[in-house]
Amino acid sequence: MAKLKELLAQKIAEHRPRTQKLLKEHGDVKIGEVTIAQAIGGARGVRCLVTDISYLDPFEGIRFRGKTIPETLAALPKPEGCEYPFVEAHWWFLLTGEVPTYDEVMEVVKDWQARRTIPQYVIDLLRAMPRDTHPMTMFSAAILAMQRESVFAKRYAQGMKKDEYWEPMFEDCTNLLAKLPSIAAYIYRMKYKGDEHIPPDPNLDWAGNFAHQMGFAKPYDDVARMYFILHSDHESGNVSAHTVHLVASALSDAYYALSAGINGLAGPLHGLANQEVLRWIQNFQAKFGGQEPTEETVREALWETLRSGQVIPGYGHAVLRKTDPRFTAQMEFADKHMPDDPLFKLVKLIYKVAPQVLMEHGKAKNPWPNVDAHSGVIQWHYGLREWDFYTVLFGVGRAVGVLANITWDRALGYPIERPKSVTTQMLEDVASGKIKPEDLGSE
Ligand code: CMX
Repeated sequence: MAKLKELLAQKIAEHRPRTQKLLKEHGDVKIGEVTIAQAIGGARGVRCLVTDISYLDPFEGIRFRGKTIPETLAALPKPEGCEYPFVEAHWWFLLTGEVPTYDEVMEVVKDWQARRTIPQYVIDLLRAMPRDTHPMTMFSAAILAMQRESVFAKRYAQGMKKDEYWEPMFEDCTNLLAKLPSIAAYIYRMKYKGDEHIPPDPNLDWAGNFAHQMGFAKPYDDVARMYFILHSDHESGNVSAHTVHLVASALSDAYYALSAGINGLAGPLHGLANQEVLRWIQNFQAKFGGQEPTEETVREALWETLRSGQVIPGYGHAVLRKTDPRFTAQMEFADKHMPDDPLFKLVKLIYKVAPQVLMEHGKAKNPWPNVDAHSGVIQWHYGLREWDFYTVLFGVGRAVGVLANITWDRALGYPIERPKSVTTQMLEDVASGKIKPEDLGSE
């Protein structure tokens, strides 16, 4: 084993300069439709995915079905006395592109209430896991465990026409979505609240019941509605959305696909960044004790993070080139509801300083904050202080968008995904002119 690892380390050391050279000297060389830099660099900017559910403009940010975040929040029906819309209304809107009436939403609310109960074997599974298991691992395992419920898998085994695929997919997505907040709340209370659970309230909407089962008073229900809608969809190319689409493209059902997407969301460069933001802020506070943070101390701490080779969590984006409107929406909420919260003030201070620091650092293409730079601070304010749970909240919200997408994937008969690989040697041969890109072949 030691020998294998030694040999592998040697091979890696030999190979790395080849990849670096290709990127540095020949990144713009085309190999068919894409460049060498795109092939090595995570397919950045390659237009090869289609979705009508949301679109991410680098400078404007996300639009859901053509509407900006403020337009979406203003258009959708809200529960009585609440500031933010029903997530059920957002699901309707993402699926159809139409804004539902209050009565139409209530039909979905009642349908989800009827499908909400978590199977006992999921509870047993969660309880069997060591309590220090990360909540994202628990969440993903719970989703995967329910695969035996898949209507799609059963109907497929019986034989089904391709143009009927979307209907059992829709059923699976609805069954799954209905249960997700209660599963998340179960994990939360089992891990952090003395294993004391709160039964669902049969009269509450999806997000309202989540707040109730988590044990948080108003206006946390509105925080949940806002949070789930903001995190729902960010077009198809991000890791969680793309993973769900990719796995479902093999006709794996919604349970397999969503569980896989949740695993991608758990990465520190993706959804886990929201917990990293809180970790960063708390380390900062610990270091400066009770001192009031200043622009200077924040700047110094940011540089220290960068100098130690780490990224500044919550900043940067693969597509966006301005402040994420999901960050702005949360900022507006915080300005209204918690303007004097010390952590919120610190987030604002970081926002003032970090873009300039990142610009001086000169690496990140986007020095502006993304959704994760803010979300943990609002959760903290309302009492959700176990920051390793924050990505589960992201996952519950993200499920709404990705499940709408795979329902449409099945409706439109999108095929199994299969991009083409080349070898490093082939790239080097194209870069040196030894072979022409067209000689690489297409299959
Ligand atoms: N702090 C320090 N360096 C950063 C940075 C940041 N916040 N963002 C990007 N960079 C660096 C990259 O690490 C990369 O460095 P190398 O050339 O040494 O590898 C360089 O800048 C270029 O990266 P990029 O093209 O600007 O960004 P990518 O598309 O490669 O990555 C993202 C995008 C979000 C992963 C990256 O900006 C990052 O790591 N941000 C911090 C983590 C974070 O907030 N993630 C949450 C994103 C939102 C979400 O999906 O949840």
